[in-house]
Amino acid sequence: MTLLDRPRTTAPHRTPDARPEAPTGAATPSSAPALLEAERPADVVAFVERIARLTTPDQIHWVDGSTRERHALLQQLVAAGTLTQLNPDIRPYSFLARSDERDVARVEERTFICSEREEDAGPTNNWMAPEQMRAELEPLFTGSMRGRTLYVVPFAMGPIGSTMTRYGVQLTDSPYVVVSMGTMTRMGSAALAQIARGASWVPAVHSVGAPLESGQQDVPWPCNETKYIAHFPQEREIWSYGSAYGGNAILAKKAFALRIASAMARDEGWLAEHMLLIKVTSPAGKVYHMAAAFPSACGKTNLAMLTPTTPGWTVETIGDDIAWLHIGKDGRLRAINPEAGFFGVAPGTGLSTNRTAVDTLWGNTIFTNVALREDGDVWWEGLTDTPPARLIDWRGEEWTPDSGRPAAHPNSRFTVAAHQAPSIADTWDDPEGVVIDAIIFGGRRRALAPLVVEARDWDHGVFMGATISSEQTAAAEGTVGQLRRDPFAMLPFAGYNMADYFAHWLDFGKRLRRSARVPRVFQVNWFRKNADGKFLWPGFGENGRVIEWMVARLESEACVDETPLGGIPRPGELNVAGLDLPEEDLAELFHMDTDELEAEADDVERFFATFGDKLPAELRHQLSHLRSRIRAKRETESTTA
Ligand code: OXD
Ligand code: MN
Repeated sequence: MTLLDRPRTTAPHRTPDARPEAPTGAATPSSAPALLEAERPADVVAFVERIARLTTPDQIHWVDGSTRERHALLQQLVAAGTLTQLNPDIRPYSFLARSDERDVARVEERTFICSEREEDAGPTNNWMAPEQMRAELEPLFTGSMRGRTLYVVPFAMGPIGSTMTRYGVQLTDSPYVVVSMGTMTRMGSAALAQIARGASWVPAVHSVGAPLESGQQDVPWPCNETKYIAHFPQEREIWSYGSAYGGNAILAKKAFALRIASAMARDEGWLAEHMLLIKVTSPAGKVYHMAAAFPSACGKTNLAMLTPTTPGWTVETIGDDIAWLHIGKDGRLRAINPEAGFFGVAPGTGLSTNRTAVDTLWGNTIFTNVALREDGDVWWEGLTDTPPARLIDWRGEEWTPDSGRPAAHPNSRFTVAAHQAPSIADTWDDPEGVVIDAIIFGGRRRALAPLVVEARDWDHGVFMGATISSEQTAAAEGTVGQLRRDPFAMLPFAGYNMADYFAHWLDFGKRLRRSARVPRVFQVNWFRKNADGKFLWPGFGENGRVIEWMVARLESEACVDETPLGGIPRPGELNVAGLDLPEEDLAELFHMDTDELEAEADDVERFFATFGDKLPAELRHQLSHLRSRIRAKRETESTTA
């Protein structure tokens, strides 16, 4: 056994019936008095001791999650040059971090699923055998925290005490990660107290991989060229090395709440999804909840904070990135947002596009890789229509509008508490979750995918989710603009074989059908362009019109016209009143070219073939139904031609 192996006697993954205390009403505050040393759970203590022996930090700090502690960490980060405090008169208690230029996005190539069998990771994940990964990690982590502090970060994903909530303990040598975890999760003593009472917990180890020799001057953004983001889904364990970028280092988020949680969800019968959550209220005062999956940087935060332009409609935010869905005691599909903050993409978030997000960021925000204004505030592309005359760009260099390069990194981020959003729903942290009426899938497609289309039923909806494709953005390293299949927007986030994940969704639908009303499933595409490359749909607040049509469908007040891809709004039923949208643009938004449809079906077939025999038969049936609908369309076209 090596230091990386978890001793069997202290396995923190207890049986699921070891539940924390029942919730005490609404949201439980995340801060609580620090636990005395003697009250710390023995298995967490053993984990900390084992990792400290391996990584040899100078000190160990048990994070309590208090405001005083956060303040001290922020001051320390300013003194170290990692953070610059922004002008407190303009942006109170807010900070700017500039990362190392080589540490700006998720590193999918270096992200691994280490299941015993390669087929359990599947063709969409990088796989490495657990022993091999441990053998590669051990020398890297040996002494990796020398000269630094090891922070013990207990956290809860979900409201403390909810039966849907899961717990974790991240060990990290990055104070930037600690303050980020403090915003993104319920971090500190309250979570540790639940673990002490018997809640299961996931261990996560993170090191920036930059040990300091005695007397060595630190750099503002320590990291390492070598990077590993390793997940052990069977052991429910995470190891991350070499990066401090949020998506690689805030392990509660993508690593735990999606990759490890998806494996837990498969075993325990729920869904861990890359979905935003919204509460929609109609002019009649009726409330609906929707969960929506979009690939990274396709406007999830914008939809989560949507201000509908049509009178009487409101959209409130519950979550902007991750949703955990389960069948509640009442048999309804219920969801929680397991996070406590937003780690959003700054560029494109502007006064004219998402005023709510801009208002959310009034203060108490950590910005990473945006530009600095002369007055000590921040700026990024899209914040205002006209850029300031002079800026310091994300690399720390002088910038003017003529510089010919972006001032903010395209994947620059803000980290802010969810409750700071003026649009936050009062039920956002309800321990019971909210009842889901509709599920939305979306992607960024220049052509073919219509503005909105409704699935025929759950299984067709699973086919829609399984075939999401999108033009790649800057959230991960890779070629921007290239089309890639991103099933359920989970391509980089499923912690097990994607084909088994499809099967889990199909199976979940069967359980839903037995117990409750099955939510409707829709697919949207805000990004369709005309032949001149101009967006056909205004997007942003106008997307509320599409939500309005979905609600009309839920209420059986609108009809669909069947197409090969599903049901589209009957002419005249999508509310476009007052919109400057020429008839031909509206038609183009729903136009499906038969050749393009065929090419799409061929592409889906090639994609499905990558899963071999594991692909559920139902998805093959769905594809052949699609092909027959395309054939029928072609026949109608040839008889009417
Ligand atoms: C994110 C992502 O950061 O999806 O949310 O990459
Ligand atoms: Mn995301």
